[in-house]
Amino acid sequence: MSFIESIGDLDKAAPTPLYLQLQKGIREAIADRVVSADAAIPTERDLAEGFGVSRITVRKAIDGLVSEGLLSRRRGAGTFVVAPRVEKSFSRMTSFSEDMVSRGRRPHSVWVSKTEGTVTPEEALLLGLSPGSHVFRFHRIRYADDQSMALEYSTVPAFCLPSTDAVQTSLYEALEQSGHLPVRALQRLRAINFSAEQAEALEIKPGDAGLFIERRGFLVDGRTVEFTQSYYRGDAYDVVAELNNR
Ligand code: 16G
Repeated sequence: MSFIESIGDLDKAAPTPLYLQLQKGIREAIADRVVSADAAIPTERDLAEGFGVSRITVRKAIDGLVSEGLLSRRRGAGTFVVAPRVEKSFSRMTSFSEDMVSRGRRPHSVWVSKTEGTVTPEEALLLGLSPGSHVFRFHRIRYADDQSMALEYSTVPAFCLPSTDAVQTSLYEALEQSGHLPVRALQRLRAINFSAEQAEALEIKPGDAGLFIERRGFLVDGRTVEFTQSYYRGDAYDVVAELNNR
């Protein structure tokens, strides 16, 4: 069903002004996920035609939703549904896929590369491997619905997975299936500005703010199973942690 069909007809005889009826309809369509976070809604002209109302009425409805923070106008591109920021716990060891699913978002990735090779001296140190050990490397652009969220580079010792192809949508799912899901991790976070190349991959502006998070994940026996560098979009995340004073 199209966005306009899902809202249905406005009641022109009702005392409620048409722009308010339209706002209600758009709000409900967003809540029902007829249009996903960060996707464009139809143009003002299409909305005006679709509902048989003036462009002024449509603009008034949209202006209200823009001030509420539900929609945003992007010059030359249209009007988009503002994606809610993801609250990312800094004290729970979840995967990107879990974080998205638990918020009703659809995780998926665009693979930049999946390779295997011998550890570099730096990786050997980070993963606690001897020189010559085999590793798998995964480089992905990560999405929630249609919104780009992060760039991720993971290196995993080859003993943890049957092959690079074992990882389809979720690295942690593949590690769990092979009995090598990390049970503990060390994490480091710092603020960054995205380079031109990174910004292009994420379809954002060069210099936009981001969070750089490095995670080393360990098995029960202390072996390192993952070294991941994640570059999260700063406008997509709130990092939260629960603290106790003892
Ligand atoms: C998260 C982890 C990352 C892990 C990835 C697995 C942080 C800061 N990083 O992005 O270390 O490799 O999830 O996600 O949380 P996946 O199972 O969806 O591939």
